[in-house]
Amino acid sequence: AFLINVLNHPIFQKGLCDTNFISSNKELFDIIPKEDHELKVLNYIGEKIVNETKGVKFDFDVPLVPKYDKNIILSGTKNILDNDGSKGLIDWIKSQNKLLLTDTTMRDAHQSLMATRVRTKDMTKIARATSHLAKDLFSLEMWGGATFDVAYRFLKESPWDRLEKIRSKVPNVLLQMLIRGSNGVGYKNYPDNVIKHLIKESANKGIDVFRIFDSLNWFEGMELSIDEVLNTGKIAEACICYTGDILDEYRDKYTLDYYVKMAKKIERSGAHILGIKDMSALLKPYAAHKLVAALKNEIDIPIHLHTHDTTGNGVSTILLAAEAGVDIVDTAFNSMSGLTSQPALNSVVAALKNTDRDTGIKLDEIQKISDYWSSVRPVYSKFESGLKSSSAEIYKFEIPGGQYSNLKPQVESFGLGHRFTEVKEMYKDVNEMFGDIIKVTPSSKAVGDMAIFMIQNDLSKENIYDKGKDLSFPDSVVSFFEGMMGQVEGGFPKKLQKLVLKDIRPITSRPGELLEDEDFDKIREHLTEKFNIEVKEEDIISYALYPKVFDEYLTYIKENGEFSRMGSDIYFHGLREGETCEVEVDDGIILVVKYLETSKIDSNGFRRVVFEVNGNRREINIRDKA
Ligand code: 3PY
Ligand code: ZN
Repeated sequence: AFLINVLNHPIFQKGLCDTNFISSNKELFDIIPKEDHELKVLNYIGEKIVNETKGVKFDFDVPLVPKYDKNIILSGTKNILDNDGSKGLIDWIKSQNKLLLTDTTMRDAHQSLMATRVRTKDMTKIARATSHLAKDLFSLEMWGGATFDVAYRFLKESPWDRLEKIRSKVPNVLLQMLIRGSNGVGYKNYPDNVIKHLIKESANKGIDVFRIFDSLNWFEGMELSIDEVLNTGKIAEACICYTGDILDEYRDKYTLDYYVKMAKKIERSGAHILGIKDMSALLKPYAAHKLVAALKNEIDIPIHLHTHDTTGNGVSTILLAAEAGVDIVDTAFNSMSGLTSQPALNSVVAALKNTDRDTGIKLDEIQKISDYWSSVRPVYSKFESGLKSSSAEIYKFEIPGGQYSNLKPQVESFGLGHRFTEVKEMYKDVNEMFGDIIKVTPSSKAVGDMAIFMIQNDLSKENIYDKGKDLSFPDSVVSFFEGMMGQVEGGFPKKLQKLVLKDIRPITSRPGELLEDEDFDKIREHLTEKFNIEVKEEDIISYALYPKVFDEYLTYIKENGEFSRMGSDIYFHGLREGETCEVEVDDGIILVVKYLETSKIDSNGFRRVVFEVNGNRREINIRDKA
């Protein structure tokens, strides 16, 4: 019943054992009793019940995986890439009349609707069915953006594990990720060797399409990523981030000409696809038509449009872009679409039936996937923003989808909930003060942080130069003005830059050139020593990107266990009195857990929680933190 873990020890695995191996590595005697899994599961559920839910739980439906014909020969875009290479895939895209669709359910949709909280288990469960029923999709966006950080930080699961699992269940459709250029999947610029390693390992583990953007549309911030993706043989989709309004002749900073110039530069870089990244849903339908038509005249590479439905105009934007010849568009299965998420996939398919751009996708089949997600969603309702309708005010505020749904809770966490409207107005003012910039992670965070900071400190455009002299500004704002997020179109506003930076000297070169390479060997040593794990390349990357978050994740797993196989209704809501569930704790090892009752609090502040596990009564003591 006990394991002495010799075989997994890194020293053993490297073949470096000598006769002192056992006596000099005391951690080998950190014995792991078989009952450990069980205790950890009971502790997790007991903790949930005593300190969070008090045993109150909604009666969630079990999301059912739809039936599909397992005998069809699976084929799709991934096969084209694997058989014919990147050029073959691009030629294939160009030869299509149909509008190609990406589904973003597993990345941007839940990032924008549910604070990125959808767990791997709910994705892998539907992945195989998706590979069959939605085999005609161009790609599934399922990685990158905020998913990386949130998986470790809040879900205590590995994003790499997610990628591997989905890849193994979806062999035929391209998998796509979002990478913030030199900001990787984080909020700051990383050394070049970290970005290269991230791209290489993501490609190894199954990513086919890399959507690359720079949060200030600074081409230099994307160049290294584009080159590295090209080296891997995968697809480099480089973006122009859309802001402003090309239909408004009074807005003369981000004009049609500006976007065309940038697109040409992207094409010259060797990128395979041009992405139009409309993160804030500002691309109005007729602007989309104008932009896509102009770009189609000027460049030869396929165009992939990403937008959000925040204004309710999303489907119209897609249809007008389709009419102007866009090749691929982002959508999300209907039950995960709309509002701050992407426009509705099934609806776009229906709208284009029997037209020139008919997608060829079968509505009945994708309905089944939408139904699955519809039954997954209630478990996550506590992470939803509460936004009930679309909003045209976003044209004024220019706040990206994910940030818009998150801004209210963020403002509330500062005790400023009652001043939310002012914060939004201030967001607009800050954008003007910053010189009208592209706003998307991480530059949007600098604008949002500054807006909240201004409200907190009663600052305005007028008084900031007096009142701001002795204030230290939020880190993101300092980093922005320092040039650590890259350079802005038209240069930084000098007076504000000086006020924020004080004695710090801003940089004008690429931050990656100044940052020293990360020492991967040192990270390996640290992780081996501290956690006694077999360190993989992906662990080194995760640590390089998020040292604190990754450290805390490993510590949590070590102390509390790994619950990625636990159903999400239990993971988030525990059990209700009398409820029985099955928890898989290891391959094929399943515990049948029934929650019986919780005792009154004892004199030491503990409650006894009573379970039945595989028919045997088990009791654990949990401290009541209330
Ligand atoms: C991200 O960077 O995560 C985004 O989705 C930006 O739109
Ligand atoms: Zn987006």
